[in-house]
Amino acid sequence: MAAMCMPAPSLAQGSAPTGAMPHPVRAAASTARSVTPLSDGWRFLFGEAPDGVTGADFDDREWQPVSLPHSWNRMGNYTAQRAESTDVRQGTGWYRLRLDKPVPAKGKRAILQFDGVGAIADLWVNGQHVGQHKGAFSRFRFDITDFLKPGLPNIIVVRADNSKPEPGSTTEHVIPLGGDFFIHGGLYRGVSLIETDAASIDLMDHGGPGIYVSTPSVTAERAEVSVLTRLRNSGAKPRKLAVVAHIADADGRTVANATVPARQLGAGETHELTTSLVLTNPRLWQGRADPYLYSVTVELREGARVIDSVTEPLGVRSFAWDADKGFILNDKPMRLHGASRHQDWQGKGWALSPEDHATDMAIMAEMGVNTVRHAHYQHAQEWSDLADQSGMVVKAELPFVHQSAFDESLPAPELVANARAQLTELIRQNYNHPSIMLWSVGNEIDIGAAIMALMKGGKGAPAKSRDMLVELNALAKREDPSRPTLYADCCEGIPSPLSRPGAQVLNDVTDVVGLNRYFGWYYGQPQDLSRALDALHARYPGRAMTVTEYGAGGAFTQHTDNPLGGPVNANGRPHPEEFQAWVHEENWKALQKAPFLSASWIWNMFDFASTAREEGEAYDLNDKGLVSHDRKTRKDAFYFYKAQWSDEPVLYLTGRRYIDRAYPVVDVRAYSNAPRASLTVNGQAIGTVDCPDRICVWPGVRLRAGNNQVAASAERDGKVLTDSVSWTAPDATKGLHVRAGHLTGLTTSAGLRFGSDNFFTGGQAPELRMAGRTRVAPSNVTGTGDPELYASYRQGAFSYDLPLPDGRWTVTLHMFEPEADTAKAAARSITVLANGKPVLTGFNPAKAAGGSLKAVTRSFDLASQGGLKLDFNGGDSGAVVSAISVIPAR
Ligand code: GCB
Repeated sequence: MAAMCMPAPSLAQGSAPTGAMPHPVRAAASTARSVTPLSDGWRFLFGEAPDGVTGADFDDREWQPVSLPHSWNRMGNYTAQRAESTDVRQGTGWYRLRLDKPVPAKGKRAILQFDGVGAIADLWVNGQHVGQHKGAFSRFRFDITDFLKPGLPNIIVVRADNSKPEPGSTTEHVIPLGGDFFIHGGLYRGVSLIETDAASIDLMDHGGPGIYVSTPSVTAERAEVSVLTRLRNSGAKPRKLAVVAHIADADGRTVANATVPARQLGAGETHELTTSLVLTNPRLWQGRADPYLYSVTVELREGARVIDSVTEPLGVRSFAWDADKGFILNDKPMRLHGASRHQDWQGKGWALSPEDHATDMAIMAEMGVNTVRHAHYQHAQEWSDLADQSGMVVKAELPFVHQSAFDESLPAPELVANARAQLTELIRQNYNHPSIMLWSVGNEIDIGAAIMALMKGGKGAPAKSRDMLVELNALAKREDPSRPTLYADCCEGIPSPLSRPGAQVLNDVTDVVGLNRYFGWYYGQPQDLSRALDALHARYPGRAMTVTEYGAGGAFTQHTDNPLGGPVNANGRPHPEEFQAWVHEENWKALQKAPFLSASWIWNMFDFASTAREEGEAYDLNDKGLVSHDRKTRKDAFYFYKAQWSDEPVLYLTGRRYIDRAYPVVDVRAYSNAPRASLTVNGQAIGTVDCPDRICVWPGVRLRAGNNQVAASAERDGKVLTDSVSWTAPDATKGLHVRAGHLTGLTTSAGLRFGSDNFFTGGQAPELRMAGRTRVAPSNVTGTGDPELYASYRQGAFSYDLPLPDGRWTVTLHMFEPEADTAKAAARSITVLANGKPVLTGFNPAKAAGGSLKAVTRSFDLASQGGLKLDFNGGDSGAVVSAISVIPAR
């Protein structure tokens, strides 16, 4: 650390002999600190403060008994509407605890540690206000020694406040002011009581551990380890203290140590000192290949007694984020590929157990990620410990998201101060995690203002948060010069009004450029991503580049037969699972074409709670996760990446949740890291195909009416892999029904089941008409009992190749005129050929139906042989069809 907020060191530097030696802790008697988790016995009430609530005599027996971790919020479910279990209350929650532990002995201190409280915490002990902390994600501590009384019990009262940030609210100046996630209220990470000697390794250093370990130089032969220790003497007497630092290997053997001889630490003083140690032939922290961890222990000694000690992890590694070569770990290039993680779980909110964290890490490791983005805030210490132990490279993040003010004004000084405080906490508390290799200081700042400005006809985001970001960036670099900074940008160069000239651009502020890019979802085509990356790489030479977000919504209850069949409603429905997988397949291909890229992070590993969303088939959830909010369902896209990244053999048939199929002919697909795979349907061999890009496709596989067993097999590294699914198919001899221009199917009032758009080439599927924020509107088309069937259409010059058995069929085309303009409507002239022969010529839907937006059908009988091909043409205005229905001719 370069600049310190503490007085200059008054203790001398230590020197470090190396080699295995006895553990120094064993040599000395220890009266080191004790840590008692305060998990049980809390009483909870949500709402306004009852009279006398903070007082020791207040009667809380009627309150709800709770254990920590605890949050009153719960949300997100897959029922497409608010569930009874949902709780999105924002406001104040009160917690009371009787502390029956005696106050510490004379000369000792009692410190309460909170691991995370959403979002503002106030603490009272025995009726006296001790202090306040603002920020929902960082650890904080209060020294409560002087508030305790000798008689029992001592009463602890905490108010947690997650009021909605808005002008005049308590959270008005607490970041984040906005964001696509919900700030859960409560003591959601746990509380503990720490008792220490009055002279200790500093516990009051922005929630940090008090020792800060860095590796200024690392080679295979030698690593320099620097340990900064902060000391505090809260007592009334000066103390004569020595510091011993040692490094232990993973088996607990001491491999280096250093002693700083005893010096005086005056009453009420804080000091800091740096100890240097050397490791010869260190075993390096090598990411997932070998996440080897040493530990560093610093002991504070008074004479022969150890009066305090702190142990922190040490991963010996060097890293660089290079503009052209990408990310480099221990002098070797390593392409980082991973996902963001939000911390909420269905049914638990943010109140997670250590097992929940372990489950999340195991799921990410199973998919084969080697990097994790902590979206969009400081994550729990146990999570970051898991990242260290699993070898993940982590981008840690300040929750400065989306908004710097509620209007066009500059960020308020109080907000800047809060962001600075949260950034200092983030860095000090997480400094020792070897997994963390980037500090992210902002995400899409003022995108909200940009959208507002556009809605008001303005140009883009006003350039108003640059100074704040510059200041935060400088602070991060002062706190930790060893790690680069990053800002995640939403907009520069995207095909959207958000990137209009005049919009705020912040990509030149931090060391590393982070790009949140949603090609194929919010805009453009997924494959356009590579061109966009090339352009920005050229615009920012010398700056390492990462894709901090990409992705698509995926409802595992919605399915499509063809992801090209129609547009999605990005902020609403539909979001078929197969469409999400397709966006990922294409985005991943595009990302691989950018050799300069250091890292990419999928948005998001898990579906996450956001009251701003009703998506796919979900309520209060952003469904871009590859795994469901309850962690029970791994979506198709999960296995796409597992096949790309995991060393485990993978063979996975996609579309397995699309059981009740709309069509009797299916393009069967599998993700596999085997070179080729074979397929059988109902025991009959279909064929063996190669799996380029780890995708195996068997086109046009015919299913029988009713149940089908579809089984794939492959071989990798001498291991036989199998996977199978059960699908139900309709009877091919009864015909088929295609809903044109739509990603999902529909059953009409007459009970005819139309599948999603399929079997087409050419044409376009126009954007769906939207009512309000989220839903596809019923069509405005009249003259039909099924207006939804006319809410989408295919337009232009296009063909349908319908895989019908040979026979005679009645084909019905559902059409309408979408143009309200009468001249344009009159100009339309549609021709349809069936197997090369005209069945409709010069057809004008408006004329036939008596106006625009009126349903019209045309039917004809014909014979199919080797399928049925329909060619649609409509000159300059194009042909239009909403649905095609084929039934056996009478
Ligand atoms: C973003 C934001 C993230 C959102 C995501 C989305 O760019 O950074 O917070 O959740 O897009 O899903 O739209």
